[in-house]
Amino acid sequence: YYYYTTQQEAAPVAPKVDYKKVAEDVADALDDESHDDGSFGPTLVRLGWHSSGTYDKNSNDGGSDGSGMRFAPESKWGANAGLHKARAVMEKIKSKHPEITYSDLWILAATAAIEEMGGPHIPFRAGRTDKTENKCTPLPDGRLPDADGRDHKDAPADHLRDIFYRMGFNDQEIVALAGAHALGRCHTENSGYWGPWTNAPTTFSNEYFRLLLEEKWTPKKKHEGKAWTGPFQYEDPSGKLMMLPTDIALIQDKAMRPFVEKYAKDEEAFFQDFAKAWVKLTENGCKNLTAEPVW
Ligand code: HIF
Repeated sequence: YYYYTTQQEAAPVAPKVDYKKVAEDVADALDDESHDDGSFGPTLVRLGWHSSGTYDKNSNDGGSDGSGMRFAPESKWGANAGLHKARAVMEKIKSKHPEITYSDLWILAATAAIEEMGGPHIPFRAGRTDKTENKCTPLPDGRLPDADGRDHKDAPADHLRDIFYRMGFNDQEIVALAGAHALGRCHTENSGYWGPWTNAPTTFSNEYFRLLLEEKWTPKKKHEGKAWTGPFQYEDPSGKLMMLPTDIALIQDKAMRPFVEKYAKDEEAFFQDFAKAWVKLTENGCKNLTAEPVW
């Protein structure tokens, strides 16, 4: 009996992670003058979303638990082009905090970056586990959205429905999430598209919704004085800002447009609805999360 309890006491204890410190270190790692608009924040948000956005509620696979994007084929999907830069930033944090899983780290980093860029504090629950490469059943490519609307080019909102209903979202949640395109930009070398959505691409705000309604969006024809040869996209009259076909879809679609109007007027409502949808996005398919938020 004595021997048994000694064994119990000697059993390995899961190493404790200081999530607050991890989030602080992520916030400190965002600024980088050599990257885009001076911050890695937007690219980290895209990493967190692409790690989560593979979820399928019917087959109950995909999602942020496992971080399969560390490996091919997921790392090689066209939709994930350019995210190696975000994963490299994550390596630096991981080497300082080896006890956090990649799966938790990517989501905590994206969530902390949103707050650091002026967005809401969104509670984060931990407990995602990393699958090893040979335990990762490769997911089929095509789970992440295509900005051209894929097989719904005349009504790209229906492509958004195909993709986001599969994850368990409704129209209102799709529009709320879309506000994250206030952040970051498109890179011709990643997606073929060019430009930022807003004038302040490192600030989380409702500017995306305001611009959708207030600017005149027309098909992009020229780029830096030459004919635009990239995929079909929209630009504002200055040619400095852009919208994807799936962004313009939100004001073309009768059911989605009222939510754009609501969030353009009411940033507080946007922050609240975004936070709820973001938690759902990043927790979809996660099996053993802590009961309470750890950050
Ligand atoms: Fe994006 N998104 N996204 N996206 N995305 C890009 C970049 C970012 C879609 C397409 C693109 C969401 C939904 C959709 C961010 C965050 C979110 C790019 C450009 C494309 C093409 C990539 C590049 O060229 O580098 C489509 C079709 C979506 C379905 C509506 C989410 C809601 C808005 C879920 C979301 O959170 C962020 C942030 C970026 C900027 C990345 C950067 O490196 O700056």
